[in-house]
Amino acid sequence: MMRLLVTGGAGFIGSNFVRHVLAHTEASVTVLDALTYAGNRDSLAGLPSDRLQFVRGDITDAALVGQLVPAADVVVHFAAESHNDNSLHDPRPFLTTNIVGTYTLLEAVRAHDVRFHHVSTDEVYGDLALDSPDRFTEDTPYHPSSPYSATKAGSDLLVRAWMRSFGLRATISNCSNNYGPYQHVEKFIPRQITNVLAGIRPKLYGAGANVRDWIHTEDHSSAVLTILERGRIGETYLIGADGERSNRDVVELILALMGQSPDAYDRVTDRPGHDLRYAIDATKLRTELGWRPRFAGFADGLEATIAWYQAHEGWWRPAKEATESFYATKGQ
Ligand code: NAD
Ligand code: TDX
Repeated sequence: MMRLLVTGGAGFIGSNFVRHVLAHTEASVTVLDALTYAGNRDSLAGLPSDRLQFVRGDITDAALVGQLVPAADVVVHFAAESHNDNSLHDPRPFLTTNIVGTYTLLEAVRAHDVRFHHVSTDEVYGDLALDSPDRFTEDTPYHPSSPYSATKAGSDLLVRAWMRSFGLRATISNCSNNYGPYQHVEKFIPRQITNVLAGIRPKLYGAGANVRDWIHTEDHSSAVLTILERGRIGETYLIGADGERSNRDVVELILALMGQSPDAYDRVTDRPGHDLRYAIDATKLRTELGWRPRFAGFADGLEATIAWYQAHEGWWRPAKEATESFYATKGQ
């Protein structure tokens, strides 16, 4: 039976991944999570306690990491500071967690010869022009724009260096924008859904022409599991589900699905350095590993996500006021 150490398993994508692994495999999981503002113990509620252990701790804590890593067959590394807007306000925690935290894990898996999977983002490649047919591939040069994406790029490069220099058994995945249940209300889609539920108008940065390539988090989970099961050591795989949409389209779709007028949103101050467009070419993952996304339709996935936020106000409400107060200080 495989034993997984999942960092950041109380966050959005990590908690969805833990649910996915427990539902689809026999593996046992230890979650290591610091429970920052972004982590929520309730995101793991209801899961079988005989197969899931939760450890509250920091990935920069080398002693703790050194205790947990030898008991695992594979470390799946989701923990990160993940929000671009926060990284523009205060970059330091991004450097500490994303760079020093990843380094700390790399040294432990190296010392104990444990396999490592590094979860990263398409933002390491920078952005694409709005009107070009180009998409990111595994060969696209790194060109990050924000403190967040620069630290994720740095962490990817550390993993590559540890593979080359020390023979680390590792894989890397770079995924596009996720949506689905348990996503923090600071992020675009849950912010707008919970705004409508709270009687606040959705907030679009600038003209809303920026494009993101949306994937349901369940498809991200199945892709990471596929890489753990069949991925080639040393390889990078891009994960995406051909879900390009402009932000304006997404806001209008949320409003329509929630029975509101499609123009019932506000245009607010744009994000400094705002990346224009991300788009993933996932041919390698599809052809080499046979992976396919399950959530084919964005509108269906969005409708299910809206229903989840409607049914789980107790989960998101505690973070809503502080999140909106922070945005208000930025005119957003
Ligand atoms: P999130 O912010 O929802 O969750 C991050 C989790 O990491 C939280 O539970 C937090 O408590 C934990 N954490 C933060 N610092 C820690 C530390 N020092 N030690 C231990 N735990 C710590 O993030 P997310 O959206 O779930 O993203 C997870 C991963 O996926 C990140 O590595 C991110 O870069 C990557 N990613 C995210 C997206 C996306 O659309 N959200 C897309 C591609 C890749
Ligand atoms: O209120 C908003 N209004 C708005 O127009 C917010 C919060 C965002 N936006 C825009 C900015 C982006 O163009 O929506 C788009 C998505 O914004 P975010 O949810 O902040 O995501 P993004 O910056 O694209 O980064 C996300 O995808 C890649 C994740 O947060 C990262 O962790 C991941 O690496």
